[in-house]
Amino acid sequence: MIIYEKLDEIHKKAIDEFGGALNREQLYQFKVNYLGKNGLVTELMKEMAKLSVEDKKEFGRRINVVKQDLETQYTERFETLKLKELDEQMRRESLDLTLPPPRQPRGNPHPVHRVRDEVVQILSRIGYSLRLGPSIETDYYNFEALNIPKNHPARDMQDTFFVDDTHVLRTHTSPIQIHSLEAESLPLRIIGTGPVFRVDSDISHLPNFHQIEGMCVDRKISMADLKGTITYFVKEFFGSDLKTRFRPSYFPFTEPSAEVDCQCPICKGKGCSLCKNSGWIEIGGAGLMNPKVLLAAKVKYPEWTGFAFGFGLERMAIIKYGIPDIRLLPENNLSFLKQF
Ligand code: FA5
Repeated sequence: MIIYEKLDEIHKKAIDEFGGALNREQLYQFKVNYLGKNGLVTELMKEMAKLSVEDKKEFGRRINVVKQDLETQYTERFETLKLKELDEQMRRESLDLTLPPPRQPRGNPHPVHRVRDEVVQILSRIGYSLRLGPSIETDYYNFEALNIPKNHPARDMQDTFFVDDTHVLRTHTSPIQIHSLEAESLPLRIIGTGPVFRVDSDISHLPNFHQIEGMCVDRKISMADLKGTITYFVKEFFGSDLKTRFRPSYFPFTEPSAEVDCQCPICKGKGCSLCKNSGWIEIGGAGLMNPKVLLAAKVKYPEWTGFAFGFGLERMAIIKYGIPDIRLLPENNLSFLKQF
C-alpha cells in the first residue's frame, strides 16, 4: 500500500538527515521538519482518515513505531553532537602554557615626581638632605615665623585656604625651614618638598601645586653662595640651552630677595601665551635669610647666616618638557602622561 511505502521512505530519509546533521541547531530543525506540527510524519497521519478500520490500526501502530524510533535517533544524535561541539570548544579554548603572557602596561612616575626626584638628586650631590612637613600648618609657621605678621599686606602675596582661625593649607614649603631650624643643629643644608595650596588657577597657576625649598645656614653665607648654588642647580636641571636670570624682588623672609626666571621653552624667549609675551617664566624666589626669621627661630645671628630658595615643581616640569598648559599636569590623562 502506498501509504506504508511513503512512511518507510520518510522514516529512512529522516534517519539519514538526523545522522548527517552538523550541529544541534541543524538537528533540531530536521526534527521539526518530520515530527513538528506541520512535519512530514504529522502530515501523513492526517491521511489515516482515508483508511479502513483494520488498516487504521495497523498504520497507527507502525507510525507510532516510526515516531518513537525517530525520537530515539534524535536523542542519540543530540548527545553525540553535544560531545562533539564541547570537544571542539575545548580544542579552540585550550591554553598554550608555552605562550608568553600578555604584556602588562608599565607605569611611569608622574612628571612632577620625576622633577622632584631629579632636583633632590642634584642638590644632594652638594650636601643637601631631604625634609618633609605637614600640609596643614599653623598660622605661625606659614606666616608669622616667616616675618609675615597678621594684617601685613605681604599676606596678600599668597591667596590662602583657611582651615580655621589658626590653621591654613600651607601656601608654600618655607615653613619647613622653621621646623628644621627649631629642631636641628647648625650648620644645615636642607631640601623641603611637598604639596602647597593657593586660591589660584590659570594657564600657569594651579590651586594645588608642589614646591621645592632649599635652605643653607652656615657661617659667612653671602649672596654669591646663593647665586652659585642656583646657577649650578638650574644648569644641572635644564641643561645649558635655556638662559636663567635673577630679578630683584621682595619676600618678607629674605633680604635681599630675588626672583629666578627661566627662558620660556615654548617660544625660546620670543613671547607667547604661556610666558604672557615676556619670553621668561618665573620658577621661584630666593634670597638671604632675613635676620628676623633666624632670630625668631633662636639662631644666633650674625654668627650664623643663611640663604633660601623655593621653586615650583610644576613650573619646572612645563619648562623642562615644553608643556603648553600647566593644568595638563594634574589632569592625569593617560595619553598625556604616557609621553614621559
Ligand atoms: C614663595 O612661595 C616663596 N616661599 C619662595 C621662597 C622661598 C622665596 C625661600 C625666598 C626664599 P612664590 O609665591 O613666588 O614664593 O612661589 C614660588 C614659586 O612657586 C613660583 O615662582 C612658581 O614657580 C610657583 N608657583 C607659585 N604659585 C603657583 C601656582 N598657583 N601654580 C603653580 N606654581 C606656582
